[in-house]
Amino acid sequence: MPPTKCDSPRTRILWGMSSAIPLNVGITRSASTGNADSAKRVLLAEPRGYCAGVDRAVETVEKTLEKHGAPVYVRKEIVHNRHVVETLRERGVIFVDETDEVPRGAVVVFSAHGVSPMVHESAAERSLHTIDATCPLVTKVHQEAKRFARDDFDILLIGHEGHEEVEGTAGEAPEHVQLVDGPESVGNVTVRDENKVIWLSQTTLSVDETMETVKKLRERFPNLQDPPSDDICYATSNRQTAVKAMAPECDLVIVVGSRNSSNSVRLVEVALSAGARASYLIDYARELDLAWLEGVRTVGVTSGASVPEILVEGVLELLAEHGFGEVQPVTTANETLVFSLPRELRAAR
Ligand code: 2E6
Ligand code: F3S
Repeated sequence: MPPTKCDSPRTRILWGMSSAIPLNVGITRSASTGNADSAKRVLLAEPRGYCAGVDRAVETVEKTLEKHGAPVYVRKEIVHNRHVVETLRERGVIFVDETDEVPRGAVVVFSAHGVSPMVHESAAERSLHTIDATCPLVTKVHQEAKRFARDDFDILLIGHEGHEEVEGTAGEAPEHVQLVDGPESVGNVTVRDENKVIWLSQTTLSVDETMETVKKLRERFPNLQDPPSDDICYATSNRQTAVKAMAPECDLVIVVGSRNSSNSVRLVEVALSAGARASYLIDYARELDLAWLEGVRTVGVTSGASVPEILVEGVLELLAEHGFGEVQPVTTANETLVFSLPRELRAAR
């Protein structure tokens, strides 16, 4: 049975009226008039941008800075966004690749993508004060990996090779986990007992491509078990649903996000496969090539789960300067999830 994604009444698509400007975008937009630009419009995906796990991770670093003072060390990028990382660096965060770069006894925050038990061990060996900003939805996948490894299953972890989240999850049970990096990798999988196989996944994959991978795995292993609950998280799934709803109408879809952000890159792919004529990933408005706008009437705009809204506002402002002042929200879900901060920082929130 394929996992259900966002199967709530909230998935009803609400096409915004041109006058229904979303409250979270503070720019002036031209009213629809009879001028030459009246045919030009922006469709703005909702939901987009920060998810609950990113919000928590960024706030974790901010509160750690407040509580312990600079410098605060963060292992890997706290979230995969250039602007977030550069802003925190300016405020006194030192980003490192591994815990052995952190001075003994110092404070280190683990990123939202999670870490393997080996990373916890090496931090303990150096007497580091660790604060774990792993998204609770990533931790949930770690728990699943541990549980099925304990029951001696072969775990087929669908995900992108080299991604930090996959390294952390696989590290929970390296003897039991095999990485399946997309449908083309299914042929390489070998298992010990075809009746004891389960698939799990990275949280930020393409929902459709993952279903294709699972279908191929099941053709090889008919008794393949599904995860106890969806591993692709609500935020990934919701952002893809919103893009799918607007893409067929779009000559161009701009996705704001960084190149190493898996969920952001997936939004470009989803836009193209859902019918957008072109789609580009940019970190900042200044990267938008005006040639992309030639002959374009409808531009879709969205952003990855690690992207601050200010960067989307910059893109909307630039588009407005080039005749795309009319913005219509395309809403496919309302998100209300909030995660509490790591225990040691809770009082500070
Ligand atoms: C942690 C886990 C999942 O590259 P990816 O999409 O995984 O990461 P970010 O930082 O762009 O997005 C948020 C996130 C954090 N997703
Ligand atoms: Fe967590 Fe999903 Fe965001 S796993 S960090 S809620 S993209």
